[in-house]
Amino acid sequence: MVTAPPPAAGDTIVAVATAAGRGGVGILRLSGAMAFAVAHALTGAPLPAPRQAALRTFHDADGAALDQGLLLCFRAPASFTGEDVVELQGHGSAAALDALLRAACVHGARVARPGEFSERAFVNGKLDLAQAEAIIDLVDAGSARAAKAAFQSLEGRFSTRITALAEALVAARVFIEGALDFSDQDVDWLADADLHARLAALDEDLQHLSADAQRGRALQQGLTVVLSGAPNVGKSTLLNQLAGVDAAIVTDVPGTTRDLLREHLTLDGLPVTLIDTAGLRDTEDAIEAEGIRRAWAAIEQADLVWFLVDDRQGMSADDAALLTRLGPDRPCWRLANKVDLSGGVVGWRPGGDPPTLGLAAKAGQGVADLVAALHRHAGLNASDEPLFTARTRHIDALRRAAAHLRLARTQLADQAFAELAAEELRLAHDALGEITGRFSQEDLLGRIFAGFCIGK
Ligand SMILES: Nc1nc2c(ncn2[C@@H]2O[C@H](COP(=O)(O)OP(=O)(O)OP(=O)(O)O)[C@@H](O)[C@H]2O)c(=O)[nH]1
Ligand SMILES: [Mg+2]
Repeated sequence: MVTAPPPAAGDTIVAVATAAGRGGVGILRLSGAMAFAVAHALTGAPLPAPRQAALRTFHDADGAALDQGLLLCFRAPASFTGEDVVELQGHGSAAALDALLRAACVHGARVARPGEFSERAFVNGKLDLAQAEAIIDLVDAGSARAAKAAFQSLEGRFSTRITALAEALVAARVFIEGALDFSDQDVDWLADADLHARLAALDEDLQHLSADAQRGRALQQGLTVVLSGAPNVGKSTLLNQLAGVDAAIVTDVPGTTRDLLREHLTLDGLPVTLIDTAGLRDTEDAIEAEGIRRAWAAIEQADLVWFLVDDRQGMSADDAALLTRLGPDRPCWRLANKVDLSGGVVGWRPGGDPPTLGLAAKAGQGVADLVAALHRHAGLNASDEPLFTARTRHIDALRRAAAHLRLARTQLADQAFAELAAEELRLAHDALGEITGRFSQEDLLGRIFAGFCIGK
């Protein structure tokens, strides 16, 4: 048994770590210099040895018995936050947990901000930033696959690759700076083929990591797919088919859908936000025109557009004009719908540009091909082992690192620019450092941790 230490100065935080509402178990978590003292005050009994559970009665601010449960203590630095941490595991009563929280505050703790436990773990070097973000990805995971990928990130799989690349960049920079120091000697170190090969290999590694990170982001954040096309081609029918419910109104009247309708789906483990839109056509109707304006706005934000046509008519001149308006950079598939009426085949049609799939949305024919293709589009093949999860800010940092590395390689071709090349390598290294949090500004940290839940 450890006796509670006298209250120490310092900021001790407390939060209910379990989800709001009723539950079998509810956990109150404390972290900070006074965590043990507050736990002692809440239980009125000696604390158990660190990492050993003990049954205790929990008291409210007036000292009245409130609940009973397990008490667990973790002594700094061997804890999640690196500080003294206590967990009180009582019953999952929102009222009892709230009273316990208030009692903890009376005894000297303060209510934690969202993500503050993880932020402290980061500040105390228990996790890097990418690992801390993986915690929230794990909490938010919409599928077992996304959860496994987030766990890989939490275990440091992404961070290890970032760190290895960052170290290689430093080594290359040190080599170049060293070569510049000895540039009066006969040997031209900067022309060393090995250096150029090393930088080329680093560039390639960075590309692979970027591709993996993009897959990780798709798994975690999912894809936004917009259903588009002329009126009455079956957009809402396809949305309902994929959602498995009658979310959108379907009629045979062209112009049925006006507003955007968003459905958040998990299609074989892939999170997808599917947006149904108003059929695109010229119209005098002010409401429909506003719907069409919104449809185009949604298309501009889409990761992928599914452009539906009625297979009986094939591509009309209007369809062709709409596809042109989509632009060449927006990934788009043509879905030739109602093959049950046209007599067309279900499945991918060879040589289509854009890629073309025959389907009958109403009966669900071809929908499995569509979902499988979506997985391929996101780079997620069913047989792949789980990757790590990644976020847009990581991909952005990787892109900047790659741009600096490429500039460094170009500049290195001319010895006069070698110093600039070294500087570009430093910038590439710093961009990678933003991912793990080695070079992050306060405001970025604030924004990242604010996205966490309270008690995490
Ligand atoms: N036979 C057949 N009918 C279909 C199929 N898909 C949709 N339809 C019918 O086509 C009509 C229009 O379907 P919707 O899903 O409302 O079409 P939409 O593209 O959303 O139309 P708007 O909202 O007006 O732009 C309805 O009567 C559907 O039942 C299909 O695969 N086969
Ligand atoms: Mg519709």
